[in-house]
Amino acid sequence: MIFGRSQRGNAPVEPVTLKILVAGGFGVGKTTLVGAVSEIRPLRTEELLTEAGRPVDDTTGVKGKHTTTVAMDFGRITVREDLVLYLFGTPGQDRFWFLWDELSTGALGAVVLADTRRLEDCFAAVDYFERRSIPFLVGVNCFDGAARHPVDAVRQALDLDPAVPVVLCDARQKDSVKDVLVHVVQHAAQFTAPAPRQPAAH
Ligand SMILES: Nc1nc2c(ncn2[C@@H]2O[C@H](COP(=O)(O)OP(=O)(O)O)[C@@H](O)[C@H]2O)c(=O)[nH]1
Ligand SMILES: [Mg+2]
Repeated sequence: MIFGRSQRGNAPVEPVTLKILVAGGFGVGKTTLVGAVSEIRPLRTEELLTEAGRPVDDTTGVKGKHTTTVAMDFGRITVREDLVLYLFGTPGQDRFWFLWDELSTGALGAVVLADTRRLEDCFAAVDYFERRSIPFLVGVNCFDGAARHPVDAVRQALDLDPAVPVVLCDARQKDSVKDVLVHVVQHAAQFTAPAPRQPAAH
């Protein structure tokens, strides 16, 4: 074995595959984000918003949204020849919380997508990943017409740990989403779970 010698061209590279979760409130752009970067036709489980779901699925400020993801979005992106990410969009509604634990098993990290017009919608997702010590960052989806909150204002409003990255993005743009995902991988690589708060032994 010669250290530093590239294997490229000799043997096919077996890519590392990592699982990333995409979470956030209803209508924040999770399905759009997964669809923007996925190399495979994103697997979606959407159902038309029904009359029955209307009181529960708050579409205020989510113009033109007629479908809702009932299970999850699934996609794949090759970041480098040796790094493949599998994306799992979590269901945005509170009534599907039971699916999150299943989805989060083995996840490297997560993107919490935020809409600055409805920042409070991502509180639950932030809380979920903090409690389980799953590395995450906040992606601020810059919808047209939305006030551009400075990154620091979003950080403060969400009461984020200083180590949690906040990045601006456009969920419709492949390069923007790819950039967010690379940030998640980098953040997860440096992540050390905050020490559990325990009383001193003496
Ligand atoms: N203008 C704008 N619209 C967006 C953006 N991201 C998502 N949308 C739209 O917002 C709506 C909700 O997005 P969707 O991905 O279904 O949200 P989800 O419920 O989080 O999966 C859709 O009609 C999208 O086309 C964005 O960055 N800018
Ligand atoms: Mg969706």
